[in-house]
Amino acid sequence: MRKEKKECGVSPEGLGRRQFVNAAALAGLAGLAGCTEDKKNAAAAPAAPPSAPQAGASKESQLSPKPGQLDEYYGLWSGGHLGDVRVLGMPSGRELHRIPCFVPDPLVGWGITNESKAVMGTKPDGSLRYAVADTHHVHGSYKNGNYDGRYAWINDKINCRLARLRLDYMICDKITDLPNVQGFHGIFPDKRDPVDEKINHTTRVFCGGEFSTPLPNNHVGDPEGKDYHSIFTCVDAESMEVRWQVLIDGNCDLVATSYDGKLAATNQYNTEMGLKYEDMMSAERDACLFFNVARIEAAVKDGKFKTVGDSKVPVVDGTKAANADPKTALTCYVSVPKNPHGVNASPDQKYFVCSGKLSPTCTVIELAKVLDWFDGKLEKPDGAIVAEPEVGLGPLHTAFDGRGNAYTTLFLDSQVCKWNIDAAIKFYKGDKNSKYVVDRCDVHYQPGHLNASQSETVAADGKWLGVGNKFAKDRFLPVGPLHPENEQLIDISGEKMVLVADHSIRSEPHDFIIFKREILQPKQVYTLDEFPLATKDAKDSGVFRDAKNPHKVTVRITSVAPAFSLREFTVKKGDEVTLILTNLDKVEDLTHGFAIPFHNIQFIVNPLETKSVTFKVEKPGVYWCYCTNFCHALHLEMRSRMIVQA
Ligand code: K7E
Ligand code: CUA
Ligand code: CA
Repeated sequence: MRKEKKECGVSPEGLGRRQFVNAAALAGLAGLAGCTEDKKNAAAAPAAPPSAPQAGASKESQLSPKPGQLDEYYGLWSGGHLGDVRVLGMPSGRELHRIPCFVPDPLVGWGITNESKAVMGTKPDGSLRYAVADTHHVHGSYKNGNYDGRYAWINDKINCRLARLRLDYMICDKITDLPNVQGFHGIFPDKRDPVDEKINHTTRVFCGGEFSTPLPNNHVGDPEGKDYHSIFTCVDAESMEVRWQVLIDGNCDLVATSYDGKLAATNQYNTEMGLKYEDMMSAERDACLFFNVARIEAAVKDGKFKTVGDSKVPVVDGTKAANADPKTALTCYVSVPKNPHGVNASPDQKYFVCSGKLSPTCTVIELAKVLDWFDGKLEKPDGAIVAEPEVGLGPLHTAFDGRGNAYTTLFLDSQVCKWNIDAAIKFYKGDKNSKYVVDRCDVHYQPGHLNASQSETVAADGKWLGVGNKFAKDRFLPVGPLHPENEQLIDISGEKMVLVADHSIRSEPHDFIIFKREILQPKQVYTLDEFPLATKDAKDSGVFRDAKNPHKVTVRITSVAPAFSLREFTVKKGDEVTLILTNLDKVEDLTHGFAIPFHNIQFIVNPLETKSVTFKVEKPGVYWCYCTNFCHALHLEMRSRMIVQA
């Protein structure tokens, strides 16, 4: 084990790192340098599995993998109030990573570095616009009806922002503000283009506005809210620009899309347009609202839109009155009982399922029939309803196993109900002997979202079902008044559901997706060329004072374990310093940190990554900048001295 290993990384003195450590009589600690045989090709290799896939392994060992074993699935979990996305290995439930988006993250320096601030958005004084977020729904990009591992998106309900995640590096690369929206709740990417046959991947992301306001929202409007409206939004998946919006009757809640790309759907719980909750539940039925994507885009092209306030985004009219003629309608309102929550598209590509919430039913709507209505071949939109099975109290969200079964969370019953879609359709047609409820499983407690492995893709594999429970009560050691939430895992490979695990989790994930690990090929190392600011050679390090702006200073610095290229640098009181750090270590997992005491600076740089920070130095003195990420046996010695002259 001690014999020849390939060197990776060279110390500033020109010694191989292993020799350097040996020379320092620290051979026993050499492993800390992160320099091991299987990492030598890190730059070129995708995430190569060091142990065999779990496919043939027993259920037990998949749930509790042996040391060194990998999971079969990735999970992307919404981080809720923390405004991030969590990456889990599934089915073990091990948390592997958190991807910061809307809210600062002191580990990676999100909200501290200039690059992350540019994504998050700042006020003119350079401070962040928002310190809070509320993420609910995370969904991946599609190709041919399955995830393609390029992107994922997540919403911020509070500040109406949509974030995109690049899944190759597992970072957030863009955040878009939705104009004219409040309470941005549901999102779903389209699964292909509705018109162009060649475009078989995601190009749009649909976003549901839940709250209604005056439009533009710059005056108090009618005291009874008579002129309040909600807006449905389409964002371009590549540019992340807002493409168009639709003014609607009622509100939006969750969002789903059809596999043919033709329809987007949102469930509506407030068709009453009530301002108080009592008013919002006064009607017996609300709706599932369908958007005809191709027609909306044609209307935008033909200039049949308005704009609202300062926003330049085209807004088409999707209200009922303006869309009574099916042949030209942009929208179709199908009635659903009562305050429905959750709309999900089945993996057989045929149905949308809306959960009743205040009705003990799910409503199954057939996609082909909604399209028939748009073609003038179906008289009433409600003719698209093909089943309304009774599943239990408080149905919220539905997942699928790819074998014709649906799984619906029952918030009030604290259960998951497994029911068969075809049997429910038979029952609805009149066969009262058709038993559609297959099984019920108690969960703990009050479940919200659930999702099955690959559920909303053509590759739904019906193996695992995650359930996000809003209440944990007695399932974990008590930790004071704030309880964790309980993410439970159910084995759905058989006829009966089997509850197999509890996982505590911090509030409040809401939604998540689970997909096969082969779909992702995350890169382990950056390349220098990705960063215009990179210092490619340690020799180019230094302190550079702006000729025109004598109080502006750029400090270029590089890192190679266990040293920063500048062991010290000098600036002057009153300077605005932009410090650019490039990590020249190219070894997988060799991350350094950079902290400056009393200057609110702390961030990390991954292999071959460059980041920059800008800050003011006001107080003369000596400040030890140090590496915050354990990288080497001499990690504590990895420092640089910032000298601030009077
Ligand atoms: Cu049901 Cu915001 Cu998805 Cu939560 S919503 S549960
Ligand atoms: Cu570099 Cu610790
Ligand atoms: Ca209602």
